[in-house]
Amino acid sequence: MMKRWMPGFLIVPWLAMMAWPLPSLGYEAVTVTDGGTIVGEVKYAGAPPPPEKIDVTKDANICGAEPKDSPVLVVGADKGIKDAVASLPGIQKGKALGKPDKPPVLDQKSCEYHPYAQIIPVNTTLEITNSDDVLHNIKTKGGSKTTFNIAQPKFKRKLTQEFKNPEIVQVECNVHGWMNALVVVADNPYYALTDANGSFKITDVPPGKYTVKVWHPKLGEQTKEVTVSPKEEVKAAFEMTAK
Ligand SMILES: [Cu+2]
Repeated sequence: MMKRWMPGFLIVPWLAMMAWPLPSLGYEAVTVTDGGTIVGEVKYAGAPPPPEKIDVTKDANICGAEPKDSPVLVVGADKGIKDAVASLPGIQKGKALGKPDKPPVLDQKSCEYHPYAQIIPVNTTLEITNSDDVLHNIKTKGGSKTTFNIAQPKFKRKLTQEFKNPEIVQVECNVHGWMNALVVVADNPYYALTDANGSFKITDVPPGKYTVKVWHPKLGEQTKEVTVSPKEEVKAAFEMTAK
């Protein structure tokens, strides 16, 4: 009797641990009153490649007959790289990870994902909408814990997908091989995407030393150490190039 009873007793705390919400592990929300700002820029080192053109090889009546500009590597006039992902890996505490006012949306329109890149808090449900009169099939690329592969016929205007793992999820369309998007699933609020000039800002950072990480799907990742002082700006400049 004793031997049978013991294993069940041991399972209970294990189940309790599994049910524990992930974001509370390793990140503590506190009031930040004297935070500083990390002002970053991500530039292309050397001569940037010409913008990648995508030939529309399917459903041209919906997708458009003209070649499209790929959103994956966009280098601006001053060599700024758009939609690189900046973060502070290992940050222990800071402002609370807010919830979006309304569900974030990933729309499929003219056989492109809009937005190409977005940041959502972990455990958020993303609305995946189909604005095209055509079949799309969104799926995750390899490398993420989150996996899905969902056909979305034109009559299925909206799907929902929850993201439970803090990670960068790359998605693509099985039907239109050129469709690519990034969903950055954040377990703290200190994430940013670079704008068209390659600039980003991470605000309300508690004073201290941090590693700033920048990641781009084609250019890899880089880190820089910074020291954030109360209510001051610190710069973090990155140069990335194709390997
Ligand atoms: Cu598609």
